Amino acid sequence: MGIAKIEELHKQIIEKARYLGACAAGIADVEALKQSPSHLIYPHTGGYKSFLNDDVPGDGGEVLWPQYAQSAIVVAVEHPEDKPELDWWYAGRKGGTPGNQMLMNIIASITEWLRREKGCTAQGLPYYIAQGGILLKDAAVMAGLGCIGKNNMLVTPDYGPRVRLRAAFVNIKLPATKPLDFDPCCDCHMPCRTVCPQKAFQKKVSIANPLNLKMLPARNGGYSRSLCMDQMIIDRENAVVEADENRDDRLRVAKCCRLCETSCPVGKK
Ligand code: B12
Ligand code: SF4
Ligand code: SF4
Repeated sequence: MGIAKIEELHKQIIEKARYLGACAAGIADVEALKQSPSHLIYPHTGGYKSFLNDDVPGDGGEVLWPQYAQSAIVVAVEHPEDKPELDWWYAGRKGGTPGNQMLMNIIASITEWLRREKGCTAQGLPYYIAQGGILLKDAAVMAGLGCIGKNNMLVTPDYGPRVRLRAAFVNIKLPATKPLDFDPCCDCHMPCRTVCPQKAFQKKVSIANPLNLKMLPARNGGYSRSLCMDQMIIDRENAVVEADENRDDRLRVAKCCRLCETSCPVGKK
């Protein structure tokens, strides 16, 4: 494919994602992504075992990169404060949260279109690393969606941290979207860090960092994953059985803490 066609394809993918309901989308180069801070540190963290989904095994810190993957398409859907239900986790339902289901549908439509109309190999990625997923915040930064804030989340200019992410791999080397020159945290009094019920941002946490990386969780290493996880476990235990107004079944719904994102002033209308 010539350069003009590849640039046109990049544009079409972003337009398609937006048309399908994404609030932002971008493209990251897979080789560069492999060298991003999270992907370099992750194998030394011991990995992650879901606290909500018992069917997913722990990943042991291994991220899988299929050989065909040249570019990662990263898509964001807005999770505004006045639609908290987008973030609620329905136990046993495919996709877990309504917002994640929206993301899965967007990604499925884009990859189906890339395969059918453009003859590409394109595959939506699972959420969990154990199932073939990637670390989505780094992917989003490298796809030009925003920056990592002092709350350790992706912060976007238009929606702040109140977005959720998914990605797909494609076998074509597309031009990466330019990273944003954007940093709202410099002059901020950091409500995201003081509001945390577990005081997860109160001190610098020691993490395995054999490569001596400077880009650490919450930028300076001041985010405790285990304290945050304690809160998630409380939230899971407090899950209540509720009906979904769009469906007739009743399921246990976990409403996980998001105070470090809802307190961020960026992108509030
Ligand atoms: C495991 C996990 C958790 C675990 C552990 C979190 C952790 N950070 O370790 C728990 C359960 C505690 C958790 C909590 C939450 N999570 Co979570 N989680 C994930 C998951 C599955 C993987 C994250 C991970 O392990 N990262 C690896 C660790 C090593 O990296 P890290 O802590 O993020 O730190 C790195 C970055 O900060 C990066 N970095 C720092 N500076 C810079 C600069 C640049 C330029 C770059 C490129 C990178 C970079 O380097 C650090 C490593 O050195 C992702 C989904 C996915 N597939 O990516 C969602 C995800 C990160 N979670 C998400 C959310 C929303 C939450 C919660 C708000 C809970 C909720 N209601 O959903 C809280 C927020 C906690 C917080 N402030 O970070 C969203 C984030 C969206 C966003 N806007 O950023 C994601 C992307 C899922 C989604 N649905 O979109 N999560
Ligand atoms: S509240 Fe302030 S410091 Fe925290 S993420 Fe938002 S802009 Fe950055
Ligand atoms: S999600 Fe809640 S518990 Fe976790 S760091 Fe943010 S404010 Fe703290």
